[in-house]
Amino acid sequence: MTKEEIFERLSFSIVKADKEMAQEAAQEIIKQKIDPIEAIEKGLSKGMDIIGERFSKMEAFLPELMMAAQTFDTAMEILEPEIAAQKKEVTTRGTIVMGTVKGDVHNIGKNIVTMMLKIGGFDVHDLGVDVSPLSFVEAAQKNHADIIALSSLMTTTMPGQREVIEVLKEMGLRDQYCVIVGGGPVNQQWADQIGAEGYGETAADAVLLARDLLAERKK
Ligand code: B12
Repeated sequence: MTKEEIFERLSFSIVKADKEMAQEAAQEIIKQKIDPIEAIEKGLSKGMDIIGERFSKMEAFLPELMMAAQTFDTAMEILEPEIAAQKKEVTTRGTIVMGTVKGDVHNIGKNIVTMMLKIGGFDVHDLGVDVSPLSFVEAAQKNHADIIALSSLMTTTMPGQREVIEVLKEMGLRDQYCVIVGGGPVNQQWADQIGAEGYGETAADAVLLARDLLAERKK
């Protein structure tokens, strides 16, 4: 099987919620020494986009989304150790508090971003999903974080990202933390609008963004 064929199979396994196919394709990625991150982006996430699109057209329903998410996790169980093995950084580049905002339980993207940031040398405190603005701020204080990273997958929960920034301002803490945002409906324009320090489209972007922001801060 060529690389493209395996990516296609990974994508198809998500759409069909076929765990066995997902596992086999993920194992093929490892066997052929293909970049597992590329496999997530061009295979698994592509499948998620397809099922999401069908859901919005009412051609797929909630149980199918849930099964697709479980299939995604099954493949990640095989790919994640391989990605973790690539970790080269030993020193900590900085501390990040990460979570999905209030009212939002989507965690697949957040988990990938968390994993990539850890591999990129950051100390990441993952607060989980449905996290209130105050919980983000309290966790940032408790862990002496440099960055607060906010994931939101729905237009209806995006305001939760702005709320974190507002709470920081109200508590007189805005200068202490960089805030970065991401997730499906989020873009640079939104980040600018709410006054976040950065936006990243992918998990790889999140790592570059965090590195740049902290390098800038140390100057
Ligand atoms: C899987 C899924 C679910 C699963 C989630 C399972 C889980 N464990 O996460 C379940 C079934 C639970 C679910 C539930 C719902 N969902 Co849903 N879901 C999806 C789906 C199909 C895929 C999301 C996903 O995992 N993508 C794959 C990952 C890898 O991509 P990602 O999350 O975007 O993350 C990447 C980047 O965005 C970025 N990133 C993410 N976070 C961050 C953070 C930072 C700081 C940075 C820098 C980058 C970054 O990096 C990641 C990796 O590269 C999307 C459609 C879509 N295409 O997004 C709909 C979607 C998000 N869901 C939607 C809806 C409506 C719902 C429900 C309301 C449905 C319902 N009627 O109940 C509920 C809401 C529950 C809630 N309160 O949160 C809508 C949202 C529409 C909107 N308003 O904007 C979407 C867009 C589907 C659609 N087209 O209509 N869902």
